[in-house]
Amino acid sequence: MSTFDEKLKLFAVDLYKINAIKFGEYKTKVGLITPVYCDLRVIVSYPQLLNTLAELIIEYIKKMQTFDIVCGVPYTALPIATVVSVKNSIPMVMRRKEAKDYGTKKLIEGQFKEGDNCLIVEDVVTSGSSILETVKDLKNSGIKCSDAIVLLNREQGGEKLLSENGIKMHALLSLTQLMQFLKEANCVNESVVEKVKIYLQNTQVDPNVLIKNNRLKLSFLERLNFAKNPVTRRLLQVMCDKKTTLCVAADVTSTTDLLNLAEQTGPHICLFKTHIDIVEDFHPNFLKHLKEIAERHNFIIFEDRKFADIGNTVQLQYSKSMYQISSWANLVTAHSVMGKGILEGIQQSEGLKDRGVFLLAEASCAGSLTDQSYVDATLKLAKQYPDLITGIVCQNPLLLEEPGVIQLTPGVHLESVGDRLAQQYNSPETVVLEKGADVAVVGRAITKSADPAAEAVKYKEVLWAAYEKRIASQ
Ligand code: 6AU
Repeated sequence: MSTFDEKLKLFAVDLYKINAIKFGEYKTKVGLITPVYCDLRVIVSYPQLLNTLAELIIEYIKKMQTFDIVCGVPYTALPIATVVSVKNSIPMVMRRKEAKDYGTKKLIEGQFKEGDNCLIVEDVVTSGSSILETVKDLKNSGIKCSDAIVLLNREQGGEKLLSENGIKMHALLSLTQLMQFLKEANCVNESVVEKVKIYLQNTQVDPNVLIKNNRLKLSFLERLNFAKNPVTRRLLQVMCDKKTTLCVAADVTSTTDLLNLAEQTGPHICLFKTHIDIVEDFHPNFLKHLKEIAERHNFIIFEDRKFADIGNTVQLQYSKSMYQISSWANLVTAHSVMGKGILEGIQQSEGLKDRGVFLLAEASCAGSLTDQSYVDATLKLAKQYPDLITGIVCQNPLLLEEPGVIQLTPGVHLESVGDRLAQQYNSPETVVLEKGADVAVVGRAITKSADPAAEAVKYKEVLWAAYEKRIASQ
């Protein structure tokens, strides 16, 4: 065994002794039961071990290219990266993880130049998605990222996902090697080693299998890989980039008000939802302006048409009339009541190539007629059109399992519980944490406020914080 491996082995045993590596039955973020759990958060209480880890990393990266800066993936790897930075005299930057206002706060703290080459530091890699989130923010700030140094590769698909995204992962230890070290040091017996081996055989085949059916626990970035519809992928990307799950319901009746609202709320939303047939002074020219604002602020235009007719009529409603919806709205809503004809009609119409449909399964208003069998039939229909369906409009977290499908939930208000026409409201936290919303639709709470931009920021932040809380909970 090389001296480096000897040091690694001693370090692995120390980690075991301080309970940073545990054996038993633990639930992972994506809901799987794992026989081995590695949590390096505790290492800050053992400065000597933190020092050893930094030394091991520094020794390992000597054989690699040089880097201008290092960045730890928040939060566990922050102290590790800090010690590497200090001991190796290599400057560090920090990525903010919490929800932030782009106007006032920086994504990346510390000094760097455009084009600086950054080494990512991480403790444990399972799916690789945490590294990718950090890489995305670094790249958005002009920093180059091509390599990540990690302590432990759990060998569950992370290396592949990272390499598909242009990041080479360098792991000091693989889980297999860690088990070997711990067995040699009599920390674990053969049966534990075997359990871990079987677990790895069953879970490393395909990261998609590993994280299936856990929509509510996965980050939007992780879910991007599951989305089959192009607009869904774009939507998830916009949500990640802008850190917003807010869809504004632009229920105003003049083109001036619509454009003003788009301009004011645009920086804070992922979707701009229109009811074009309530606009009194509609003129096709207005769409040019709306599209320009959408492009500038990077949001998607969504016409809430709620198609509910036979396929042929839907096709005409979608692509003809003075509205020509199919030529400007990437997303529309449809009822499922008429069956597949509606979806076929939309799919086969002329217009924008990238299009997606939100299918209505449940309504937010009191007294709605959508019972369980209607909901079930709607979900069944949606499953038959994976390339067309972007999501489901509903109020229930249990309906949707598919990580590649978005739950859109209207009926959101911070101050009101309903209107005089049966609309029912929940708070943003409730719709995300209890009702399973991915995207929340907020209408009058924003459009009727004195300052729609400020109100949009408020909703965006509360919604995003609730989403982060949801995916962080085990
Ligand atoms: O926040 P509000 O009540 O001002 O606006 C809610 C928006 C309106 C409704 O047409 C729409 O959400 N909506 C929908 C959608 C999006 O299809 C379904 C539903 O069940 N309830 C609901 O309010 O533009």
